[in-house]
Amino acid sequence: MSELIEQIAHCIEFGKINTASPYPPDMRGQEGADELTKKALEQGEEPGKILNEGMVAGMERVGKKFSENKVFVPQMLMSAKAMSTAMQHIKPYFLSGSVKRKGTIIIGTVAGDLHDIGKNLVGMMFEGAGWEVIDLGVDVNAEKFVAALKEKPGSSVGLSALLTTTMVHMENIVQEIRKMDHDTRILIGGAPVNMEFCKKIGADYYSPDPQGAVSYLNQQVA
Ligand code: B12
Repeated sequence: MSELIEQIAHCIEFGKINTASPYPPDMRGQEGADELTKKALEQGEEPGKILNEGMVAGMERVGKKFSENKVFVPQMLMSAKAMSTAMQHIKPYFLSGSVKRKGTIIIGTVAGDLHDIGKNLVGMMFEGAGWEVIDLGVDVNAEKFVAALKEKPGSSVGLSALLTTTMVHMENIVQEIRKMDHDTRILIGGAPVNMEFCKKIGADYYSPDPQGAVSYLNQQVA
């Protein structure tokens, strides 16, 4: 892995946003995820590689430390901020020109859950693959998904959950959507869910990553 990509992973892991950010104190004055990501792109590093081997890898490291009680929520927040700042540079590379839209996908992080980095990546990948994306944000309940579907009938839906305590809300959301339109394609994702859970709650497809979800929906409309 290039040194620059490792530095990006390090900045995300330790929550170093940019040069101006005083956090973490031992990296004061150094470049952060913001500048390093820009630099990596300028040097011709592949955006997908920067994203997966740098940014997502850094996020995984901080998550592991959190589960081992080595860091706490404020550090995770700084990492998340560093990641979303760096993502602004990556985003344009995933957004294609203005090809005809393949369809619409309504996405959101389910009720009670505030994790949006993965969901935002899913949105970005769909947009890049030529889909219109309606992003309902975080903490989205069944009523909001149903209301959005009423406004845009025929859309597919993508649900994200990162907590074992919130993944359970997916079932209710799926049921409410099915009551309104039985044929809506519903995709789920997020660290605690899997294909077995997907089948159990009556959703259509689970993918561990955005790419899998994009290929699935592309095939459905092909
Ligand atoms: C960053 C983070 C936070 C940030 C979130 C900031 C933000 N804006 O998102 C903050 C600090 C706010 C936070 C808070 C909390 N967090 Co947190 N957080 C994380 C952390 C470190 C990273 C998550 C992340 O962004 N990963 C990077 C992205 C790219 O990956 P991803 O989300 O999994 O998404 C990918 C796939 O899953 C998939 N995907 C995701 N959604 C979807 C949807 C569809 C349709 C598809 C197809 C695919 C898909 O595609 C993405 C790209 O590959 C994880 C640990 C981890 N390693 O996951 C803990 C983690 C999720 N958090 C955890 C916990 C416990 C909490 C808190 C309860 C802590 C607390 N005590 O307050 C709160 C809950 C707040 C709430 N109500 O939501 C636990 C959850 C444990 C569990 N099993 O329930 C984890 C696993 C940490 C741990 N190891 O214990 N957290």
